[in-house]
Amino acid sequence: MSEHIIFYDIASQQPLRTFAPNPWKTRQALNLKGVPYRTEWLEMPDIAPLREKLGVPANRTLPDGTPYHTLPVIQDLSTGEIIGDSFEIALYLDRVYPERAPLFRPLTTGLTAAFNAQVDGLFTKFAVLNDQMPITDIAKEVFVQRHGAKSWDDMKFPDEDREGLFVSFEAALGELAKAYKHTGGTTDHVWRAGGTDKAQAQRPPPGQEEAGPFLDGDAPVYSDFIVGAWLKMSKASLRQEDWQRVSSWQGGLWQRVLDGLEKWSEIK
Ligand SMILES: N[C@@H](CCC(=O)N[C@@H](CS)C(=O)NCC(=O)O)C(=O)O
Repeated sequence: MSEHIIFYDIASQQPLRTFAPNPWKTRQALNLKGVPYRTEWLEMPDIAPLREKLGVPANRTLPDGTPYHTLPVIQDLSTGEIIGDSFEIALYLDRVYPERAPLFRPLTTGLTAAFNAQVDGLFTKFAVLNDQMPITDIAKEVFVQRHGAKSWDDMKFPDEDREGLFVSFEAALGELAKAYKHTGGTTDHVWRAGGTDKAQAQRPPPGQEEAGPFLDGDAPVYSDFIVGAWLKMSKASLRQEDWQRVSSWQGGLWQRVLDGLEKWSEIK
């Protein structure tokens, strides 16, 4: 392969570190495939001009119906193809580079799309907790204008409401954790600290409790990268002590998932 892929991601504050979840899905997918690529970092106001220049239509809409442009985008210089949606990119990579490790196991596209929507919805619900997101001042201004707020600080989620949201976040991640824990079935007692004595007594024997780091088998697939992407976002964007908390939930599963995906997390 003589040419490479250009991968467009959202610039962060310095030092440069990536935090946006959808580009993270693509970065891990590109790393698994091992296709040569380089990253171009864009400020948020530069996303629309780039996509318009490349001829990629907007793929998201604001609540009032106004379309807006997002990343990731990839431009594959060896095929001339340009793709502007993370899920489409993953499908494209399996189609064009079938000889490399698969992102999708056979006939799992629909299931993975449903899982993608579920995981996006789960983490988006708690995104207001991410008040350390390393976005640039220019990006902050975009959000302030979009939400008609007075300032970035004005958009901050009230400290007194954070605790309640963390309780719901833990329960929501407990539901997601069941996908990693096949031997415990889908019963609540496996992941919930509380519950009746009878339910607690059903815990699996010690030694069989550890779940992860991958959803199925010994190698990651795209679904693993979907969860990994949001965990990366959480780690980069939560207060440090809050990330410590999240990474200890469900028996430390989320830190194990991130550790398991480390090999495909290089920023190039
Ligand atoms: N369905 C799109 C969603 C992409 C998306 O929402 N990207 C976010 C970053 S994670 C973005 O570029 N946001 C720009 C903005 O909010 O203006 C995909 O999966 O690629």
